[in-house]
Amino acid sequence: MPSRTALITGVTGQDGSYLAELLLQKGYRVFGLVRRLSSPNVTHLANIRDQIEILDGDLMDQVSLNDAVRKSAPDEVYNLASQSFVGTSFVQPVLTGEVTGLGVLRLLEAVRSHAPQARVYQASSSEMIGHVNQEPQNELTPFHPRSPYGCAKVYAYWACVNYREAYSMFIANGILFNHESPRRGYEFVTRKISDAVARIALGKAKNVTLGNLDAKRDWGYAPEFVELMWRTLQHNTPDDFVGATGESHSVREFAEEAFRAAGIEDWSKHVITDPKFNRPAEVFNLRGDASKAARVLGWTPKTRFKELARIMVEADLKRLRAASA
Ligand code: NDP
Ligand code: GDR
Repeated sequence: MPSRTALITGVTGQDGSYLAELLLQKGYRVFGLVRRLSSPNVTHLANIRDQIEILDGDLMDQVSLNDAVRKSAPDEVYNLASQSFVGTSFVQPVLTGEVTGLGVLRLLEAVRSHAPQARVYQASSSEMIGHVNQEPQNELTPFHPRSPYGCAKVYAYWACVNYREAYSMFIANGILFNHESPRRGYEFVTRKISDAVARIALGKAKNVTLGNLDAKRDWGYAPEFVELMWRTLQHNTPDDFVGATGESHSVREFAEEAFRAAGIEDWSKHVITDPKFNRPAEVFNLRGDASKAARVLGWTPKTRFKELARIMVEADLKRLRAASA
């Protein structure tokens, strides 16, 4: 098969960097859209920086998106860029709507004008489902977002469905549940915990301060979820797929498991709660049903909850030991 070209937005993030690695392994020519920052932010791309082609652009800016799509002439577009932190979306709701919602429409317009045959993947989210009324949740579960982030993702989801129906474009949504890794941002709860556990184990910190310990999430391993993104665009028709492990655990359980992975049994001595980390509206419980992705795309996640906590804690221990060596 001749080499294909992919454009990844959000290539500097957790998922974007893993996806770029996967596509390079598969022989793709990979373009990555990167926004201008005063200090470069390409840590996750260190190993592949010479193999991908960076294009300047921002989901806020239509001209740059038009140019990026025109220059890359992609067969596949993966839209992973967003203001992705739910907590920040309560503080910066308008920016979140602009980037995470309207930014997707801008990208769809760029593709419609400059590469209408390209297949488009949109990083939709279980946060669209939000306040659940069905257990487990699948592609047909109604949306009830609980944050400006969730609302923006719902807008983007429907924009994708609308462009698929209106213009017969190949546009697919991945409704992905939480997926984590050693590349997760430090503000997300799993990474906040794994980083703190490693610091505590190495005597660099005593405690970690968290919000709602009862919130439950379906946490998977990010490198496996980017494989689902790729499979979604290889399917013969554009369709929407849930990506999830089918297991749900509380923040408390994640903390317990992470401390255990570092050999600390009494986790509760090191965890403080502070309501300042609570959200104005919370998503209490998510558990996904990814049976459609298994049936249609042959995708099933392998890494389970305990293993995920161990991977993250060991990576943070290794990083902190190397930094102080
Ligand atoms: P990250 O926060 O790690 O990465 C977000 C990316 O978006 C970064 O590359 C960031 O660039 C980029 N970005 C932010 N604002 C803009 C902008 N205005 N223009 C262009 N690029 C921008 O997110 P993840 O990798 O975890 O998630 C990838 C996508 O999947 C996101 O859309 C997220 O909302 C969604 N999602 C994630 C899930 C998860 O559990 N990880 C689950 C479901 C959906 P910079 O480095 O410059 O900040
Ligand atoms: P989430 O991830 O909001 O699910 O969005 P996050 O890790 O931020 O929160 C998960 C749950 O943990 C609770 N929590 C805390 N969260 C943070 N960040 N910090 C804390 O100290 C803390 N204490 C308790 C939260 O209240 C919440 O219930 C992620 C993002 O990747 C989104 O972009 C993506 O769409 C969804 O996952 C699926």
